[in-house]
Amino acid sequence: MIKSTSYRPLSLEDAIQIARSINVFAADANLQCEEIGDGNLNLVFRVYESGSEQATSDQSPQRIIVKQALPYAKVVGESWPLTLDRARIESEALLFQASLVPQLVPKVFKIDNELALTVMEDLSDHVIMRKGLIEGKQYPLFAEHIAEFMARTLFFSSDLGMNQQEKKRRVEQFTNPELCKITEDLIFDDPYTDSPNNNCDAAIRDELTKLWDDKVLHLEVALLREKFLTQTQALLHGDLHTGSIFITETSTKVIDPEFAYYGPMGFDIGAVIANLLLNAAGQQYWCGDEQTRQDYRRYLLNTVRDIWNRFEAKFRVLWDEHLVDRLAATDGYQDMYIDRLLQDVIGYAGCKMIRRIVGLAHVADIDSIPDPQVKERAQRIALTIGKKLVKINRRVHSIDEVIATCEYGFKGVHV
Ligand code: SR1
Ligand code: MG
Repeated sequence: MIKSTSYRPLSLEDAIQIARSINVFAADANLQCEEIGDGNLNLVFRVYESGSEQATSDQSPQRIIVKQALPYAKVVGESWPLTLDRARIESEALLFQASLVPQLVPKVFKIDNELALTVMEDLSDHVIMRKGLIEGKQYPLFAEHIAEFMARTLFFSSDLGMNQQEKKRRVEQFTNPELCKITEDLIFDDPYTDSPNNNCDAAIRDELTKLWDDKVLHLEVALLREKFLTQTQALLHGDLHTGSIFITETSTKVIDPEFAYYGPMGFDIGAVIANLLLNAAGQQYWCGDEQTRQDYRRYLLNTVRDIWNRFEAKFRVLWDEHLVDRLAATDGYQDMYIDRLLQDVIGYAGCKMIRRIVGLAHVADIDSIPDPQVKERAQRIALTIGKKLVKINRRVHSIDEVIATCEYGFKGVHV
C-alpha cells in the first residue's frame, strides 16, 4: 500500500506540466487543459494541443488524460475519506489487462503513486457506452470485445490459468479493502435495510420497504455477499458498468478499474449484464414508440445472451489450451465450474440492478428520465427483474432461461 507524503490535488497548470513530462507533445506545444471528471470519485484532466480538439486519434496522440484520485469520494464530499492507494490498484490493473487484451484498454503513459495519478490515452473519439445506449445506438462488436476482455483477464488471473503461488501474491497486491467496503455496503447491505445511504424516489418507497422485509431475497444476497467477501477466484475489474466502457461501432475500451480486487468472476460479468438490463428498463422512456422499444430491448437481450455465450466459449477454449491445474482437468469439472459461474453472474446482475434503483448511486439510463410516471414504471421494471434474478440464481442452468425471465419482466408480467 502506498502512503503518499507529497500528494496534492492537481491544478490545471499542474496537469499540463505532468503532460509535458511524457514524450507525447512537442517541447514547444501550446497545451490547454480542462477538468472533465463526471464520475463519483476522481479528478480527470484532458490536456490537448491547441487546435487538436477536433482531431481523431492516431499513432502519436495530441490529447492525453491525467486521472487523479481524490482523498475522498467526490460524489459525497470530504466527509467520506477514501484511500489514494486505489490509484495504484487502478494503474496496476490497467497494466495487467494491457498484457492480455491491449486493444481493449487505454494505453498508459505514466504512473505516479505519490500523486495518485495515471496518465493515459485520451478516448474522446469514443463515447461512454451508457450515453450511447441511452441514445439508442447499437454496437455490433461489443459482445465479442467484452467477452474477450472478461474471458482472458478472469481466466489468466485465476488458479486455472496462472501459477498458484504467484496468484496468492497477486491477491495481496490487489487487496483493496476500502473500495470493496463501498461495494459491500452499497450493493450487498444498504438496499436491504433502512440505511441513510439509500436514495429512493418517494414514488417507489413501497418497493424499498418490501426489499427490507423480503427474507427469501436476503438469504440469496447473503450468499452472494459471502462469495464477494471470501472468494479470491480471479482479478476483477470490480466496477464493470457501461460508464466504465468507452465505445464506437468498431472499438471497445474498458476504463476505471479502481475497484479491482480478487473476487468472484461472476461479479464482473453480472455487472455488464445488469447495466444492459437497466438500460432496457430505461427504454420505457428513451424509445418513443412501442415497436422501437421492443426492437431495442430485443437487441439488448440478444447482446446479453451473446456476451454469455461468447464468454463461455472463449473461457472453455482457454481452459482446454492453458489449464495449469492437473485436477481441474477431471471430466465434468469444467461443466460444473461454468454452471456455477452462470449462477453467480445472474445473482450479481440482480443485486446490481436493485442497488442502482434504491441505493446511493443510480444510473442515468433511468435517473434522467424527465417524466416521473415513466421513470417510476422503469424503476419498477428494473426492480422486478433484479429481484427475480437474485431469487432464481442458484436454479439457473442456461442463459436462455434468464432471457425468458427478463422478457416477461419487460412485458410487465409478474416474473
Ligand atoms: C461512492 S462510489 C459509488 C459508486 O460509484 C462507483 O462507480 C461504484 O459503482 C460505486 O459503488
Ligand atoms: Mg468508476
